Amino acid sequence: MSEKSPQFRPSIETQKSNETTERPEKTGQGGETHQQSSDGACLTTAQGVPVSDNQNTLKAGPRGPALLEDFHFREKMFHFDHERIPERVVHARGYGARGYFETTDAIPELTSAHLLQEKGRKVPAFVRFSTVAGNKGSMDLARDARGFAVKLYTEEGNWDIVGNNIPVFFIQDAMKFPDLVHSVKEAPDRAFPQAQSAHDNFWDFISLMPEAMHMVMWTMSDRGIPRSFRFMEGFGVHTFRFVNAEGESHFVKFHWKPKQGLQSVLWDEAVKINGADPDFHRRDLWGAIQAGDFPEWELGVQVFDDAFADTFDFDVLDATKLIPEEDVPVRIIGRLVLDSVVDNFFAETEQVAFCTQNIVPGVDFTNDPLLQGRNFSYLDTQIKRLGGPNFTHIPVNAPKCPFAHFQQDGHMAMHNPAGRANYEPNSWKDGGPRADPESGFTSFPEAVEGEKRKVRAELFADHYSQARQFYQSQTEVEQGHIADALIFELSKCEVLDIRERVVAHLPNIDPDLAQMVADGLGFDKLPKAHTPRRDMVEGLKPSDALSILKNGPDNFKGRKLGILVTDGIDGDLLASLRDAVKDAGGMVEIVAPTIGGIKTSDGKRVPADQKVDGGPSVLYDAVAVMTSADGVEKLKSMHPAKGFAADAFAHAKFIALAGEAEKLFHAAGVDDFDDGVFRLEGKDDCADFIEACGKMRFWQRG
Ligand code: HDE
Repeated sequence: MSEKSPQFRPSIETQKSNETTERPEKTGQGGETHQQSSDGACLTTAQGVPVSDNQNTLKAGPRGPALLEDFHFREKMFHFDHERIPERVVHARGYGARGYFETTDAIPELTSAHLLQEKGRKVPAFVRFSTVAGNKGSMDLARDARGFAVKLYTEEGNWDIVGNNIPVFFIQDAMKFPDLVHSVKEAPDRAFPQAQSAHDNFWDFISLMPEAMHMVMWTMSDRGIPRSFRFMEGFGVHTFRFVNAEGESHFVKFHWKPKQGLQSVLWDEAVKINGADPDFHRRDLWGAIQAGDFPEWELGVQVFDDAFADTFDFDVLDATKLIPEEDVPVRIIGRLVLDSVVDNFFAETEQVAFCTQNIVPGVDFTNDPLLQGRNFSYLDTQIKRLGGPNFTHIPVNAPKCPFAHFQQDGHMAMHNPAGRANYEPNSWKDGGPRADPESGFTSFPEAVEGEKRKVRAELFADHYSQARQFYQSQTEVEQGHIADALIFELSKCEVLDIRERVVAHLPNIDPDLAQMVADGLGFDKLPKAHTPRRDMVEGLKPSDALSILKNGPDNFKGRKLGILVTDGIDGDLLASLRDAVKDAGGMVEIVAPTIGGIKTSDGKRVPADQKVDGGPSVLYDAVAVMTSADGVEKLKSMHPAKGFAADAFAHAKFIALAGEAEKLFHAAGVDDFDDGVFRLEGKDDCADFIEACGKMRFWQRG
């Protein structure tokens, strides 16, 4: 046949999408086994039958009823009707990316994990970042902890480190997790508020759970509103075990340290970003990876033994406590690089199933009661969420090393073991796999003994000492933010009693903090402090590692400058500013009165990335405003332009002015410029400005 028969012509949709869709380069780590052909192909049903018309249902005459026999329509609609799966009960909103982990310092003396035996061993990784409380469609800049879940596809199976960006947790025993989550999520009767802790139910629960006060200090700090997933730390939280080839065990805590430095936003920015770009964090990660600016973290371990655990002021099995880096230094042993976005969000990010029980030989659990509870919960929840026990057949969850077992059948079984033997022991020649006591996973043979009782260990009862240590480790600016956050959140509580009960915890943490919050809430006097259940540990030293500002970046790499421009500006100066940002490894967005952009004084057109009301200054790490005399008059008449200037100044950003830009700031009520505001005349000014921007904020502005 020389010609294709008519029904094999591509449909209109296929042709169009082929013209416009850019497909990212595949690295083959995702859903390769289920890839459908799409380039120039004929549209088919899921059964592979070619489709002739994708616009109309089969009808009895042009105005007649639809016919049941239209299998194409029925299949299309049936599949659409079943597109949703249950969202995660917590951490529903998340964003994933692929990459790799590489061992940079081998530690065979500590663990027999194959991956960590030799420097340079490298395995694929998948990471999913998330907020905790909000639903799948909620906004990115909620005040919340962030999930930092890492799946390492090792040669000995999948190793999941399902962590957060905060090293401690609200509760000590898994028994309280459903209560905690119920309290923070929307109230069951009214179904609001969404994705926030600023409401009565949450603070009511917290006020009655003093063990939460340490993590509350963290979530009320700027850790609760990170600038980007790229600029936050990750923590395994619990104490785990490393076990070496000799069977010796050490305790270990896991840390992910961003090479990019730590950075957060201000609460006023968070509120505005949520309106301007609810996808701020996912867009940031997608954009950075697509631009080749791959985010990277170091894997650090704090390793300690029983002797340390026995003398430490707190119980190392208590997930509301951390071990200061000054007490047990963090040893860097590897690097995690995210270098590839997913091919398909649902296939990978939505279907990825992390389980704390996914560990490899050489790693083991401890008796942390939160961790023990998690080991049950994660497997259980995946069965509900992904519809059955075969979720490990989904490519993102499948091991990338050889695997062999006798599990079979169940919903959506993609591959059952071949051959006759599906049990063991058996006497068949090809009888399938056998357990190997040498290489197989062996639990650390910890001796255990005790009475069966619903109890908690004595040392767990100190709830304030480390909360105080955290607060005292912050800079003054950061302490102010914690007070402001508490005042904001408690002001959203309608019940006075709840506000008072929370504030009554604060004198145990810091009397000044308690007074600031009480004043901010308009209390006449400070409520009487709750009596600590256990004597507090005095004299804990502040730890610099706990502050964001003490661990910020010192350059503009990976950051974004927003340049508000008008017609008639100096094109050479704009080019110099762009060059300075590029040299520093940063990015630029042009914001203009119209999306069509502007014309410089020499008549060159500069396209815009954002129209001014779609590109408020909260989206940028620093801003520049470049205007002509006519241009500034136009900007002065635009409320969003004045907001751009006023917010940038109020949020302590570094600001550069060129042309007549001062006038816009005056119109926005900013009259006194400080050393965080730069005047751009030439190339050198641009370089000086971007160098200063490396500090991210001019905090002296207050
Ligand atoms: Fe989770 N948690 N969690 N959690 N968690 C889930 O598992 C749970 C806890 C964390 O991107 C769920 O697959 C219990 C601490 C992350 O897919 C669920 C307890 C830490 C993610 C669950 C905790 C975390 C989850 C919901 C207390 C930091 C998202 C969907 C005993 C160390 C993973 C799912 C992803 C998700 C249970 C406490 C981190 C229900 C019972 C502590 C990053 O299984």
